[in-house]
Amino acid sequence: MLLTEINFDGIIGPSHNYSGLSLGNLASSSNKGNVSHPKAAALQGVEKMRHNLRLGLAQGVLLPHPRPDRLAQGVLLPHPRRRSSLPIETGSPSCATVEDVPASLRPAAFSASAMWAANAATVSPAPDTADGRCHLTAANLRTMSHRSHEWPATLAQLRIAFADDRVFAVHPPIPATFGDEGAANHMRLGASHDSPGVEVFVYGQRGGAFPTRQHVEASRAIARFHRLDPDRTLFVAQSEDAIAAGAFHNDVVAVANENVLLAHELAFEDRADFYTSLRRLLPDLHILEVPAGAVSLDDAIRSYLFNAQLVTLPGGGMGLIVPEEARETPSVWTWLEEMVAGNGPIRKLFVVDVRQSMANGGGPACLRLRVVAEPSRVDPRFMADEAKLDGIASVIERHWPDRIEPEDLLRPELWQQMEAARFALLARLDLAELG
Ligand code: SUG
Repeated sequence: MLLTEINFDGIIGPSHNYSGLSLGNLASSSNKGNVSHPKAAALQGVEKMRHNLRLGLAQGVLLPHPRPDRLAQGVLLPHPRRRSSLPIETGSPSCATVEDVPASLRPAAFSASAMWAANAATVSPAPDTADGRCHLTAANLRTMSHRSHEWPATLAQLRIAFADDRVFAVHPPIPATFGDEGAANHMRLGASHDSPGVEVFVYGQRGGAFPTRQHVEASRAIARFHRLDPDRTLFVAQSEDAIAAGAFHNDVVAVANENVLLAHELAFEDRADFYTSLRRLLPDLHILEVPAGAVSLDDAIRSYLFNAQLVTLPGGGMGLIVPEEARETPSVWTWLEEMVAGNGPIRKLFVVDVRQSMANGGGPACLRLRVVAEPSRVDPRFMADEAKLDGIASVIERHWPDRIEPEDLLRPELWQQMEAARFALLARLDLAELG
């Protein structure tokens, strides 16, 4: 078995906009009402994938969801006086009007937030599970209303991409009694991708003024569904300070790959206990902790230092793929340069431009879902190579809007452009069945 880590990036959808929908996500709040650039955003995403392919990494894609989500608009956000005219049964574009929903809730039906594929699902690679299959559970994302309607379209894609049930088990989300935000709050450490690892589920208990999105009950349920070994599964509380400072997901303050954990000093509620448990299970572990004295939580969150892709390079050693904002933040860049100059496991830094996504609180790691699998077992329509990325880029160039201002979301012609753009991409990738 040739198990490889494949990064599935969410292609940034044509409705990408800044509506300030995510309380606790400082970038989303501070950019509320700004003009967005969906075409530039999506092309930045494609360039990141191209960059990673050229490093020799395996790359896949996940597709934008139908937006506006006319069905969700009807089901989630009905206007009391218009209930009878809502498109609940059909989802038919012709019978939905944006006036059916209160203006304050309308943007939820347009969000392109499915681009942040790290929130699509939690993934447990085959070597960790009792039945030797790779398990994936779609995230319910129930805490934020604009994300709570992502899971059906996510699940539909996971069921196609990972349909080979000899090697994959795809689970629907756990019931929305408890919040689950997928791989953004999950880390896997181990000697290698293809040997049994330790799975770490990070949850929130308190977040100061901000919501905690990942509930421990949800994490425990997923660990059971994935048939993980309880002796190699850890549940770790995220620190209240980190959430209150804007780390709405753990992947804003920590990242792991194989035997390396890179984390901010203030990421976890009880880090000493966590590190002791991890070291006991993984004697070869490297913990690279960034002291608050070197990089403040504020700088870490502004720069998304930890929302990096930490990858094993085919030629040996690890590389850290960081956003431009990390290079522009002096404390962060100084720490990173000193770190790679040392003799540690991370040998190289790569900088990518994902500014359009960053302005909504999504860095390089948010944009990808890691799945350890044999690439040949994945539906090839979800795998990427340079030629496929060229094709995706040409659809984006041709169909994605150049800019969206807040009031543009009221224009039916823009909705039609968004829908036509997505259909053009589905046709190009031979995935019209996702319609
Ligand atoms: O859920 N932003 C996303 C960003 C998700 C980042 N993902 C990870 N950290 N893995 C969120 O807060 C902003 C949308 C808006 O405001 O319109 C948004 O949903």
